[in-house]
Amino acid sequence: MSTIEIPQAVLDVLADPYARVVVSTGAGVSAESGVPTFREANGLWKNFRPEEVATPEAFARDPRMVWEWYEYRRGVIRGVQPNPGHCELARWERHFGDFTLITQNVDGLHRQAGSTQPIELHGNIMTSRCHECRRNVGEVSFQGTGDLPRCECGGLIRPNVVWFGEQLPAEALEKAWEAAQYAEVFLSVGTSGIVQPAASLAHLAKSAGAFLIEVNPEDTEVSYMFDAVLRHPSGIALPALGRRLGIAE
Ligand code: BJW
Ligand code: ZN
Repeated sequence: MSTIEIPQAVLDVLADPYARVVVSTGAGVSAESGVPTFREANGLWKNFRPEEVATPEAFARDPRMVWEWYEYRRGVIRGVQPNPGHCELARWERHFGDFTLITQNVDGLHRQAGSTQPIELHGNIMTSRCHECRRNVGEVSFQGTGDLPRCECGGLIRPNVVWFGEQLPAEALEKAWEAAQYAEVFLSVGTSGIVQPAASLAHLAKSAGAFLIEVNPEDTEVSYMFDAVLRHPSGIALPALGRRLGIAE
């Protein structure tokens, strides 16, 4: 169990279990589980950037290639477990009276760790829906041979995630917006903070007066806006913070 230095201001703002706390996570929170991030060296798949594969244009051009990427990633996710960072956030939900967990991740690891209502802004990779009529079709997959899976409406089936240029699920975005606006403490964990509109949540919270904390082993393009930073992997920083706050089972 390693100890890390935690700024006193961070301990102070989180000392009150009735504080309105919002945690917004990105790919980095799952990195220690073995899920590659998107924009780091280990995150590229066949040298494609996410902006080249996670788009409706890529799916229209080459649906088999896009499905191949998702099936590869589904396989990775099936083989991993939540890490101590996910588990700590599940404890925080039980500890804080007003706690909201927002995630850009599609891997479902927050739920697997015990968080009961993470707001999943970018969908869930394990399920699928129709690209045309949006009907949810459960766990349909495509193994790379034969016909592409199709809906009864004739449209192509696709993973149930949000691609660039697509709208986020309205209800999820609304809930996230509302929570950010009323947050007293807002933690941004394991995200590069460049993908909109998720990235705007931290700005919104800040302009509404929240104390902003970044948990990330690396500097990000938005680090300047945070009131405090924990420059450590979230699987270490979050449990260490929880221990200092006396949050335990
Ligand atoms: C660790 C760690 C450890 C490592 N511990 N940390 C305004 C301005 C400019 C552009 C736009 C704008 N508004 C909208 C856009 C366009 C676009 C956008 O944002 N583009 C940017 C690239 C600029 N946004 C959209 O199109 C969104 N839709 C939308 O806005 O609709 C309305 C609209 C439509 C059309 C026009 C205008 C408006 C949709 C965005 C969907 C993003 N989808 C993806 C794929 C999801 C499905 C899938 O998984 O396949 O979401 S892309 C990818 O990026 C994925 C992620 O959720 C997302 C964010 O990535 P994340 O999580 O930050 O990961 P990384 O890899 O970037 O960073 C990891 C971090 O972890 C690093 O900092 C590491 O240091 C750190 N780390 N180990 C803690 N152990
Ligand atoms: Zn359909």
